[in-house]
Amino acid sequence: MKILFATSNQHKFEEAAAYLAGRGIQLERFPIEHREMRSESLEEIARDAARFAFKKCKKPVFVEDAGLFISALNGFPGTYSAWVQKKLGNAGILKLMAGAPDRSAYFEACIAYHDGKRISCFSGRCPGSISEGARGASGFGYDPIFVPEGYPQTFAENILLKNNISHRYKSLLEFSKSLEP
Ligand code: ITT
Repeated sequence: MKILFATSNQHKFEEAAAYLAGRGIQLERFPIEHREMRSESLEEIARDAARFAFKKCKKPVFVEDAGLFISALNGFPGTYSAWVQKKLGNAGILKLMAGAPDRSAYFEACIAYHDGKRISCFSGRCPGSISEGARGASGFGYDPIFVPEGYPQTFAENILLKNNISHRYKSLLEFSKSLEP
């Protein structure tokens, strides 16, 4: 089985392709630059992006919207994670978090799959905390400052762990189950 993943982010594509290959699903990247709608809801953004992607490629296609939600910052950067990563980077987030006693945070991903008739959504969440400093060289985005709950290392220090417990893994698991005959 072959499916299109519409994304501008090569890292997201590679993580999804590696996971789905193990379940017999081949991914093809549909490179798309889409000005995201503004919303506090990952699902609303993902549904809108899936509609846009389907109009462009006219084949079954999925998109994924993801973000990092930090408790001490009232859920920021949340649905603005891509923009904040570009403007402030991890150093900027660590600065905002200086002295914060509550460092809890979670990653969330929402997949929206347009099968030609309807859009279905699959979410995954990974709880954890923000480290005191950036650590590790693997992964992308906020991986060097995110420590998943129950483990000592950041995602960027342990990418194998990331791929087995992440928000992306969990949303892909639900998505791939829905594709089973
Ligand atoms: P799309 O074209 O697929 O939308 P994007 O990079 O803009 O690509 P998002 O809107 O989902 O994707 O942006 C979420 C941002 O959150 C992303 O750019 C990263 O900075 C960060 N992010 C998402 N998933 C992440 C992960 O698994 N590890 C680290 N950072 C992540």
